Amino acid sequence: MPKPLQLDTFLNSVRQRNPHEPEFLQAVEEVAESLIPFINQHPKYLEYRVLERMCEPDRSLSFRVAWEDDHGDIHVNRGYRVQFNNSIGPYKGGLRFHPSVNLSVLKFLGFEQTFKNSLTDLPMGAGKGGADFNPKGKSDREVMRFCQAFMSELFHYIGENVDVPAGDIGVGGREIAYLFGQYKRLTHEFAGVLTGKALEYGGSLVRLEATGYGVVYFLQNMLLFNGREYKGKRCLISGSGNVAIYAAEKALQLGIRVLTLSDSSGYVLFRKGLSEEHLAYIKQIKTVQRGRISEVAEKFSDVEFFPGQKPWQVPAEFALPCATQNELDADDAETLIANGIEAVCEGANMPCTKGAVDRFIAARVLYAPGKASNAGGVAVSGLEMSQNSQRLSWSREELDNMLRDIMRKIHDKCVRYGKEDDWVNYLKGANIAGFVKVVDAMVAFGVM
Ligand code: NDP
Ligand code: 2IT
Repeated sequence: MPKPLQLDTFLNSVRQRNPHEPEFLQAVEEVAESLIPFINQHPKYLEYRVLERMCEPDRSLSFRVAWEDDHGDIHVNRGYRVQFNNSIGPYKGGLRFHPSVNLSVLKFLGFEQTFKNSLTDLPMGAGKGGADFNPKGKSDREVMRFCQAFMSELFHYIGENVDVPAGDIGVGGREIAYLFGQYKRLTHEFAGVLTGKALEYGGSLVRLEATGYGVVYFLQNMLLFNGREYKGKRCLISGSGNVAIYAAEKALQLGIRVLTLSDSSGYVLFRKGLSEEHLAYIKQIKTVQRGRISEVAEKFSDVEFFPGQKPWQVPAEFALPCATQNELDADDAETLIANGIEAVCEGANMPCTKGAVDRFIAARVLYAPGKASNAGGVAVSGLEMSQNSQRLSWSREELDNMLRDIMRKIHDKCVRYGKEDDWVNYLKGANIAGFVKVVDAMVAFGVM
């Protein structure tokens, strides 16, 4: 029987094997802190070295993507797919197009996805991919040519029972359509190989809204369980993409006062709270015109733009970071705590640094890690896969009810595994609950 795991020794070995991968190491560290005491109490998990195996992706693929811009100039980007773990279902997870994409970022995202997908209780393994391509400022035709070139290599490695990608930062409905069209052309097959599709070719209702709505459903469950109110309370949201917009929409519907949204240029403050009119305009500028959040402040006199700043210094009861990794650090956490923050639900993946998370937990702020609170998106992707296999489609109401139900069950699992004497550690709960299902399957398969 192997000796009990020691956190430092374990992390040092992961560090040595993965030098120059700070995001991946950060994600592993956060999980290992909760899991190692649990593993040491379960000899079977120790014997089968499940944590060591989970920290090594099944495979990481990288490939050249060459494409031609509108002027006939040729560009070369690097494409990736990290197939992390398929113990409980086909690899499943988004594609990110952003200049910051590299192997470390995709490995952290794939690792987190393993726990997240397990928490949904749907049969989905975990993967993540993308490219260091920047869609900003590109024409539709340039994006189309890039997507076609990207899929011309990726299609070898994916399939409806093998690996099912979806969207993430920089990959929305437009990109999924180009990718799906190219897959269909190359394989002569109309298959549910991507999720986040439009309704005309096999998409699911509610997928567009699912991540943002799910974050707010999780917040609702967390507040209800802990005997707190949400109506009329103030909420900070960062980002103004898919997740942020629909988190804001659901918060507004529930009577929560949304004070901010942001993008990489700065944040906007809604002095009287976000209104339906503001939101309709934001959807228009962000999703149709692909503009900047500052344009909302140009249009409405009760909205102010703060260039180059993040929203975390604005006093509020709730914070939903919905932009990107490490966008909220320890200093931001201290400011939020000093201003009376009650709950933080991550819409983005790993938006809070380790220092920020430690501070929230020490201050007993209700903190939900993204692998639990943003799982609504991939959950509805899982439902899209089911609809595609059965060649049927569920109604908006049915899907929204399934999403609510899944978010409530994820919350309850976090409580079950995270309950301590007088409070719930949602981080520990999510890590252990997500872990158990995957490693039980890995143990059953034997050594591989
Ligand atoms: P979008 O591309 O739709 O929007 C991303 C938003 O985040 C934009 O407002 C963007 O601003 C901002 N942003 C991106 N990178 C940075 C950066 N480096 N610094 C500051 N702001 C930044 O992406 P999504 O809304 O889909 O994704 C947001 C987060 O949610 C990501 O962490 C993603 O992994 C996670 N997520 C997404 C899911 C989904 O279903 N889409 C599911 C679960 C999690 P700008 O336009 O200026 O770049
Ligand atoms: O991070 C995520 O969960 C996503 N980007 C969604 C993945 C998916 O397969 O729907």
